[in-house]
Amino acid sequence: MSNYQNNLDATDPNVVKGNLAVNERIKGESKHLRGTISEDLNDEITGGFTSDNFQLIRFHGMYQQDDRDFRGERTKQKLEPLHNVMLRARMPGGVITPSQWLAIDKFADEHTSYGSIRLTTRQTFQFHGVLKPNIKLMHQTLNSIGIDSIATAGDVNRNVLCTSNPVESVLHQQAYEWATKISEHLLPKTRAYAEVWLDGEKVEETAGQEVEPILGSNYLPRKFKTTVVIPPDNDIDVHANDLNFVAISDGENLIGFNVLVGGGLAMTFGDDSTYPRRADDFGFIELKDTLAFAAAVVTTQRDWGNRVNRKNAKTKYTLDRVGIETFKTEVENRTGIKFADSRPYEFTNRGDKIGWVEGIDGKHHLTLFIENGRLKDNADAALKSGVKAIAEIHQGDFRMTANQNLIVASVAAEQKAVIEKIAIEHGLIDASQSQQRQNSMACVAFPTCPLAMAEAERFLPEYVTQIEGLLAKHNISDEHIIFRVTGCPNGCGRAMLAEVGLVGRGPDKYNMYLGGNIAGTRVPKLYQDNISSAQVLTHMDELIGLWVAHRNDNECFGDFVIRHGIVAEVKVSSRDFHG
Ligand code: SRM
Ligand code: SF4
Repeated sequence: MSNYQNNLDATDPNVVKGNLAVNERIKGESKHLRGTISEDLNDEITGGFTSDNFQLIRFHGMYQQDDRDFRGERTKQKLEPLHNVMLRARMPGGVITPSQWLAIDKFADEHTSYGSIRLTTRQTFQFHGVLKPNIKLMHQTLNSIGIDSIATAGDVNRNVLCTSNPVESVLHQQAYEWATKISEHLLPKTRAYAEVWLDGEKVEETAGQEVEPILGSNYLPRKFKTTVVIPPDNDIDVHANDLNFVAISDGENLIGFNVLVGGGLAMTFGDDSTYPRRADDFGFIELKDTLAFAAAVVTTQRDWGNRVNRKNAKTKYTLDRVGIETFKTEVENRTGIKFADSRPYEFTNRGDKIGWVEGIDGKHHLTLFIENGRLKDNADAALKSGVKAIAEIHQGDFRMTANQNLIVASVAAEQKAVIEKIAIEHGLIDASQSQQRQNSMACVAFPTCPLAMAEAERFLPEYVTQIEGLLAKHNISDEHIIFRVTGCPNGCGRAMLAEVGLVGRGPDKYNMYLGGNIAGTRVPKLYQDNISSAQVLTHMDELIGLWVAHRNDNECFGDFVIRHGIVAEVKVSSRDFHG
């Protein structure tokens, strides 16, 4: 394998020339992600992190935030925003043990201002509202139970996803092991995390003792996302990710992967050079070559990704700029191995199988639907206490899903009844929940997300009730439409792979996109621009009526709106999404 470093080679025609984005300076001067974070941590004058450190803490899995509901009031009182951090843990495949769960539950109660645990669309959990004096304690608590938050944000490879349903446990176990190996292989090698948060021994950085053989000294041009997926379940939504390993088995064991590159969902309103994009299939690789290919895709993106304009920096834009074949050939050159023809596979669904399933090992797995992934106790239900009560007696593990749900995995037959009883008592199992609710999802948005333009998580539960009303009106209460809302066009709730996706534009204003499919293999298209949530419902009423009247047998809503000519199909994003 060639020894490619983070070169920005001026003679390479595939490197974008121009003034580098400011983040490049920040990363380059950060002494391998240390910056002056430790000094900031001891600065009691402000609750926040200053200048470059504001960006650098992201590489350690944290974002600086404040509660937007109270921002105006504090400004009036001439107070700085009440700065705190959100932490996102690194949990490849979303696996967490009951004892780890009990520790994070306790930390959320004692040291977060929202008292909640938030399951994310990338199979992990977030704490919201941790004040500066508790940040070190947080990392040390996590470290004591074998959890870290390295590289869950920033311009690096993020938490590696893995199909979470453990029904097919042999294959799942193998896929999960690869997700863990890939995560470790692509992690930053800097000791900065241990030094800053765990009081680890200081490495004399200037002595050049540290190198980042894969990520390079300036790390990646932009965030990078990887999955391992087991067809026919596309529960981790491959097309939202830069790099996907699609598991190919001989019927029993994993034998290799088809490699899909270049997915991603974010866009910027008014900038047609940005768009959500499906990943392209590069071909089949053998299992033994997995890490080499992972590194080759990452280093190609590292060297060719746009470091001038961050809006066009992700792998999806690199592919469209240099050409899919050029990128693929470069990956082959870097590994010294050619892709074989892709092996056949099919995705048929994305949703989690809510309820009990029996695995092939005779163990039982209970998938709990957690609306918007928010675990918190409130007047209606004590969801967080319920999971804690299960963790106190559970002998298997938990798996967080990429649909913001939680699987109580590997339950012995004799424990089923008691776990189910706890889940029912705490509202974690609710037989009245519709398919529609279970197939609806929103990103966090207000009050913690600084980028939110419209409500998402807080607005969804009541809104789904209204959509349920429309399905009932048209006599199809048992059916569902994959419905997702994101508070801005960054797409964290993956609305850009939904049958109906709402994307926030401003207070109670959304763009309405139609035409994703059940398998998650199609990007939807703009149907209505900048309309209110009430107007969305009027359109939904009409569209559901048309669907019921004119659909073919078993035709899903997303397929129908395209066949019926309501929106055009997005085949190639760079051409069709805005066109
Ligand atoms: Fe995201 C930024 C929340 C999955 C695309 N995302 C953010 C931030 C950190 C806002 C910020 O930059 O300050 C949000 C914090 C909100 C909060 O208060 O918690 C945020 N993203 C989330 C989560 C928690 C949404 C959720 O409801 O679960 C998800 C955490 C995932 C994780 O555990 O790592 C989350 N974000 C996604 C996804 C979906 C996915 O990966 O499957 C996407 C779209 C896929 C993609 O990357 O194309 C996504 N988030 C973004 C972007 C746009 C990136 C881009 O390509 O331009 C941003 C903004 C940015 O990076 O500049 C962003
Ligand atoms: Fe925030 Fe936008 Fe992501 Fe929602 S989609 S969490 S509003 S960045």
